[in-house]
Amino acid sequence: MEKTLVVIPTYDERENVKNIASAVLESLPEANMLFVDDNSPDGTGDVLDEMHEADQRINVLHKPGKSGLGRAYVSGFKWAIEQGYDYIFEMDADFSHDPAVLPKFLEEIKNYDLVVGSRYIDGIRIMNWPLNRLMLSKGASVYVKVITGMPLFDPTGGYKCFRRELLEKIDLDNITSNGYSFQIEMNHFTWMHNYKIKEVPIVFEDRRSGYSKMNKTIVREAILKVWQLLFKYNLRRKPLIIK
Ligand SMILES: Nc1nc2c(ncn2[C@@H]2O[C@H](COP(=O)(O)OP(=O)(O)OP(=O)(O)O)[C@@H](O)[C@H]2O)c(=O)[nH]1
Ligand SMILES: [Mg+2]
Repeated sequence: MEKTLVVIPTYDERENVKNIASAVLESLPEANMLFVDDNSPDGTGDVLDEMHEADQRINVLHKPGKSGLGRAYVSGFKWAIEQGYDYIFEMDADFSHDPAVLPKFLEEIKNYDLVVGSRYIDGIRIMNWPLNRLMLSKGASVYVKVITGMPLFDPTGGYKCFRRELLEKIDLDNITSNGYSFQIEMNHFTWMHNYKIKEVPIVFEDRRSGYSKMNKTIVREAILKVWQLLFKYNLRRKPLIIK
């Protein structure tokens, strides 16, 4: 029986963690969860510890301080590999990613190395986002595609599922993104090395409570990261032939 882990990074998500855990485990009762908390000032870490006591399917990795979404996922993925999970999900804590879709991802990952939830297949499926946020995200997806050649509709999305073998092939210590460009960097490796990616349509909803951690540094990092990736592969804009 394959083992599934849903990894959720948290920073100041006290109001969301209990509800998201219930929703995830209702959707995928066989799965385990790992929260990676950066010592959230609002005490999210304490709530997570209580949740772990009450339900052993819920695990918590406590990190000393805020070091970005990318670093949180790298720690979470290493833990997942050590613990022998086969399918490893990325997901936000804030209900932007609908837990009801988890089984659909799980079905697809049997035939692919990476399943990416896409907000932009056949139009735009984002609810309640201000126009400037939408333009930033949609603009980023076009920017990434034009510069790198990577044919994904939604290269910055954070709802996805990795096959363990793929994560093992990625040198996680060499993934340099701190913020959201982590998504681009992981997708780029996967595509460049000829792993199979499936994009599935998802509906993305603005967070229900708490505050956004998006900031200018994160945007700047992503703008630069795309060029770094292009140069890293000597301006190559299509996958390498060998796996
Ligand atoms: N551990 C950790 N988690 C983070 C960090 N930054 C963001 N997160 C988490 O990553 C997920 C996505 O962050 P969000 O702030 O929701 O980012 P977003 O979805 O682009 O923005 P909004 O939906 O507008 O809030 C959430 O679960 C956050 O709590 C961080 O530095 N460390
Ligand atoms: Mg969010």
